[in-house]
Amino acid sequence: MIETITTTPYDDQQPGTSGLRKKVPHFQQPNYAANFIQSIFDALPLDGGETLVIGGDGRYYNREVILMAIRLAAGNGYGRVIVGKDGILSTPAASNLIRQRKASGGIILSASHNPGGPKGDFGIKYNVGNGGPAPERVTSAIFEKSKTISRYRVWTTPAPDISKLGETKLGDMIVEVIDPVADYAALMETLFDFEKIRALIALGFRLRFDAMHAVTGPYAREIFVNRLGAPADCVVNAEPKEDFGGGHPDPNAVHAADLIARLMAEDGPDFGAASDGDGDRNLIVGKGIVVSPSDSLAVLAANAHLAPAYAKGIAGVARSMPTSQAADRVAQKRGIGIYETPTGWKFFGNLLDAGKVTICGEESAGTGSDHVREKDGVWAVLLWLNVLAERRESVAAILEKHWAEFGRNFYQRHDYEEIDSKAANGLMESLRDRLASMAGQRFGTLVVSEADDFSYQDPIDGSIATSQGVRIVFSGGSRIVYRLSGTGTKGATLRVYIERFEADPAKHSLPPEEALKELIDTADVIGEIKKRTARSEPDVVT
Ligand code: VG1
Ligand code: CO
Repeated sequence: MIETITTTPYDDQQPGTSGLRKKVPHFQQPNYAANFIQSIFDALPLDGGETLVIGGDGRYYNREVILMAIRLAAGNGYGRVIVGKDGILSTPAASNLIRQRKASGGIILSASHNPGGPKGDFGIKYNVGNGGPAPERVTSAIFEKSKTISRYRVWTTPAPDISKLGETKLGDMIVEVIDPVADYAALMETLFDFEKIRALIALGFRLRFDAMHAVTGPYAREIFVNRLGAPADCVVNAEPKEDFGGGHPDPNAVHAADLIARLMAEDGPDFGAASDGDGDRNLIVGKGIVVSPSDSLAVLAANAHLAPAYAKGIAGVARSMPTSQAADRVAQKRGIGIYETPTGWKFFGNLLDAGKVTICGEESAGTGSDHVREKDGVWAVLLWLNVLAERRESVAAILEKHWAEFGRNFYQRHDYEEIDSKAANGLMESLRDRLASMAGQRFGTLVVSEADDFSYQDPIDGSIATSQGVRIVFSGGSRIVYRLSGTGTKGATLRVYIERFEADPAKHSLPPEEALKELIDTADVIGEIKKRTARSEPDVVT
């Protein structure tokens, strides 16, 4: 029986860069999650009988919300829900299922790279029928519904056991519990030359994949060990844990320090990689070298044709605005399209659907292609492996040659986490106030050529997104970008993105902090970061 439960609205259910993210205790308030999920359904045109994919990254509170989501789906007339066994589905695997099974959408429970556990973070994201994150008009509609919600509809009896594969019924709705890995692994086999990669590994090529106790463990085991023949111990931290073993499942220099240290060792592996909580990010490390995500995007765009799926060449590349312009240089040289979008994967969906671009990427360790509509960590690792198997060169050699051919975009992102929200907003406002007078100003040897607050008009549907980050561009093309994070759950996080192009190969081996020294100092002068945030240095540099 369908039961209608009376509820009262919360006023803070506005999705950010990637869904609604809050602390677990915040989500545990009465009806908080149910309200949001019902608001999603209320915002959609539902005819009844649709298919919905449900899964998550396995973090604390995942199971409870999944069971609730199943009952809500039955209460709202869905015909079928497809759920990952034990509630597990990586974000790209969920995107793939939505597409393959022609679902009308999917609910992904994840706070991605944010820490988990009873006091950690939780999140809910809705993906639409193309498999990608809901665009802004949908997330705004959900938020509007959440502000006035007065009831939700659930099936009265409990949801079935999601630890058993197979189909059961809840009312008229079929609940199909599936192996979370199988369809995804099959998709990967269609894209890459597994035979070639297997041969590379058989030759003694050593890889190490750190799943960070998050969702990619089972995927990595199946693909790298079972299908590609790598030794079982090459996948580490492979059991998804509710609290990610107490760490942040964020593949960066701070949280993946152990992986990086191993790859810096003389006798270390040839190739290292890590992914985040929900499996959509990737960190690539070669022996002796960490690949910056912006460089990784450019190298993959330049070499994608070496993998079967992209053998005919790629249509174009899209990158988020703060991502370095390394990919632009590849696109220009190859004569393919390049698009600059706001931060967040939802802005790539239309370009991918329209066939304008094949590969997309973000500086935040996100890379993906038109095979799904999410960024995809394991996919990026496989594309790198396919390229390495074809070129039979080291990661370091590939990067050096890339820079020699295209020039090097030195790049760093500085994050100031959990700073006072007022101070952060004040900093951004002050920058915006000064934009008009910025052009022509000199800072040391740097002269501002342009300054603006990035806005974007989607070339396919014409929708507009404003206030997407303050850009200060200097003559010669160096840039400083300031924006506030839309995924944090406490205070504000200021991200400062710093970039300088260097054509001279003799200077390509400089450490980035040296190559960017003047810009880093200038970022503080222009942004008044230290003064306004009372921080002497960033928490994380990537
Ligand atoms: C961050 C990244 C952004 C990414 C988003 C979601 O957003 O900067 O590039 O798309 O996280 O990724 P923000 O607003 O905090 O800068 V994930 O892997 O957290 O879903
Ligand atoms: Co993620």
